[in-house]
Amino acid sequence: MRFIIIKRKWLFLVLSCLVIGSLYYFNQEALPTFQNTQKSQKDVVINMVTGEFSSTTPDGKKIEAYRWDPGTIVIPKGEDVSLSIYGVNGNEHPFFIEGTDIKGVVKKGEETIIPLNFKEEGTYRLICDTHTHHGQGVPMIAYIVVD
Ligand SMILES: [Cu+2]
Repeated sequence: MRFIIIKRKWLFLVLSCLVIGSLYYFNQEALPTFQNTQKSQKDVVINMVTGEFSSTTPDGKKIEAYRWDPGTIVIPKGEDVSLSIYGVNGNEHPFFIEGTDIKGVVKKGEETIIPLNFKEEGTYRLICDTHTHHGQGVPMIAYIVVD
């Protein structure tokens, strides 16, 4: 009986430590990667790569999808940001950003740097012209959220 009481005390102590420790851990302030309050954003670079998912269905059919990775990025409105895209999978990805006159090509083994500065909030689609049409599988689209 006495042994059980001691065990309960220890259990209480351990649980208390866990609760206090987790309160401390989750109360720490999160620091953003970049803030809208800063005047110069010229150093802000967002890195992206071209990737590929591929698999084989049970009946032996090979399926694949090219993608921009990460598939969604968030950038501040009215600030200069460089989007760096490195070509890993796929030989060439000719792209454009919907609603803008921005276009270019990402090639395998090369880095393409796109200077961005959006005046309007919203979600803009980065579309690969090659891998978005019918018959080319899943559309290769990334979403640029301007906030
Ligand atoms: Cu593509």
